[in-house]
Amino acid sequence: MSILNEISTNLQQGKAKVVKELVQKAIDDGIDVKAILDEGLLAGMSVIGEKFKNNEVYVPDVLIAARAMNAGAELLKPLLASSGVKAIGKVVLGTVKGDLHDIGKNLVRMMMEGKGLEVIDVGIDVSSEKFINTAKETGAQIIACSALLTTTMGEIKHVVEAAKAAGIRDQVTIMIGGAPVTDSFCKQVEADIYTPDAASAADEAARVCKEKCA
Ligand code: B1M
Repeated sequence: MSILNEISTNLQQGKAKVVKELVQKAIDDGIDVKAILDEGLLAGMSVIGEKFKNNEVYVPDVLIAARAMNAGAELLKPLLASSGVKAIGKVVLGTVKGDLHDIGKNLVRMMMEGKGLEVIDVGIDVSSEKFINTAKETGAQIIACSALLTTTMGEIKHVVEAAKAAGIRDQVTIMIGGAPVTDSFCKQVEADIYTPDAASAADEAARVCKEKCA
């Protein structure tokens, strides 16, 4: 098995220490850092994402795999920066105002990072102003809102309105999700994309960024 396959396989098994050692070995062997990222770490995370979507693995498996990915990615970060490898796009991600649930949001972040996106995680209880200001400051292509409560999902409408008021509605794609959120709610509040799970959110975000940055 090639070292890149080994990285992918061990990442899927959540073996952070082994992944870190293998990534270091791959770097020492002179393997291209982009290949280590794409064919090792991101390939492994993509398998986990698919399995999670199909209910073949569960939340703890994803969290453990993500920890392994982060362990390897930490070693690559400085090398990627110096070799000029750029993220495929930027996403401002947060849980809406009044809502403190962050487990789903964190999964979305991990899956998005696993697709090579830069995620600016603005946390929980995030006001529409904060979403918009952060998107403006960072030039993000996507604002991604998570809402877990029927009492807070209406906040998404405020984010859409605030994007219009700030004159950036045409520039940002607004993605939404969370247990009570549906596709028809997405249309009702004039957001752009609803996805039911973290892996689909990452797939859609990557697709949007590739289209926008093409
Ligand atoms: Co809360 N809570 N909670 N809670 N809590 C729920 C959501 C609830 C359904 C429980 C219930 O009554 N059965 C209920 C909501 C009812 C409703 O509104 N319909 C509820 C309630 C009522 C409350 C409080 C009001 C309770 C109280 O204080 N009386 C309170 C509210 C606090 C607040 O936010 N202001 C509260 C508090 C809490 C805790 C703090 C104790 C804790 C949160 C801890 C944390 O997140 N750090 C908590 C928890 C853990 C839950 C449950 C048990 C689990 C939520 C979770 O993390 N699920 C939940 C019941 C349940 O779901 N079984 C519940 C796992 C997570 C992976 O799923 O976040 O849905 P989820 O994410 C999914 C998808 O939704 C999607 O991807 C993930 C899967 O891949 N997704 C996106 C999420 N965001 C996305 C964004 C996207 C795309 C997909 O694009 C941008």
